[in-house]
Amino acid sequence: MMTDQVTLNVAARFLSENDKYLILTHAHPDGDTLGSAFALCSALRRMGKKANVICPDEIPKKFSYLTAEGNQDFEPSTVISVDVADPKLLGELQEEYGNKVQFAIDHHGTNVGFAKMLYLDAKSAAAAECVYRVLKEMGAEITPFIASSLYTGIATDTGCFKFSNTTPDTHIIAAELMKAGADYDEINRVMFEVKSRGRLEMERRVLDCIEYVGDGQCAIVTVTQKMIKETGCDSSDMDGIAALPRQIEGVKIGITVREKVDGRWKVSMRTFEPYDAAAICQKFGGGGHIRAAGCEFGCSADEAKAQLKAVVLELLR
Ligand SMILES: [Mn+2]
Repeated sequence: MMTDQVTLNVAARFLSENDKYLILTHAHPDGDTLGSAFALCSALRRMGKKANVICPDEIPKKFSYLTAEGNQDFEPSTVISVDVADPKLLGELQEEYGNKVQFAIDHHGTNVGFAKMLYLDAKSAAAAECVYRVLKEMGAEITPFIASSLYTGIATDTGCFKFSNTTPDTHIIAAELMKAGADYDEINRVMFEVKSRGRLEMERRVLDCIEYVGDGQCAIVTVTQKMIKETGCDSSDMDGIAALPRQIEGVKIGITVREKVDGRWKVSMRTFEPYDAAAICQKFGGGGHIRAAGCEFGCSADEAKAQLKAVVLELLR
């Protein structure tokens, strides 16, 4: 399906003219897809529309405040997605909705164009920034709930305004959300300070298994299902584990190889200049952003790591 990339104005008009929205998030939901979805849902309801959010996986406990407004009972007729770059990322929802998305709001330059209509701003650090612009264009009131939801998306996708995707506009929008009543201190505490005991134990084990490649310019860690089971970590406990390798001095390419429940290996890569994580992951059929990308392997972890190491060594040379 060819996608029609639209302006803010057209995006706002589409949302004003339609009704009975089903808002899809991506699988393994993060703060951005959830914050964007629940903010948009709340704003549409305040315009007198019917709207629900549907998430392919269970929503991690720490995001439960985003679900405070509950579900409405209606038959959806307009399917939209937020922060979803590829229908594959819809997980369990792909089969039913993958080719039915009428409108997508996204900030991934790698968006494959699966929706009929797309509002995309690849310079935005978070999809929540795009949703904020659409809501302003619609003249929607930014309530404290909407502000907190959007702030959650922006804070989490920027690692609390620390990642290089953070722009002056990111801060301007965050400031507007603070003015509108976002509960920023509590959100940042829950997202960035609080760790479960399982998470701390996971960090200890991950640090135990670091492998260095190319004179320490690349660090690789491996997370197995056994480690996840033994530490009792859930998916939100695992958030940011992929950022651990690049905290090491001298590391330019940080790689986390994680076993999925189906036995496949999911690779998360974080890089510093001049290395392009998306370009590396594309060699293995994956993709993402220039500083953060991913791919998957169906072989053994050792084989996957051997292939990754070969490509990384070539680049570091
Ligand atoms: Mn995002």
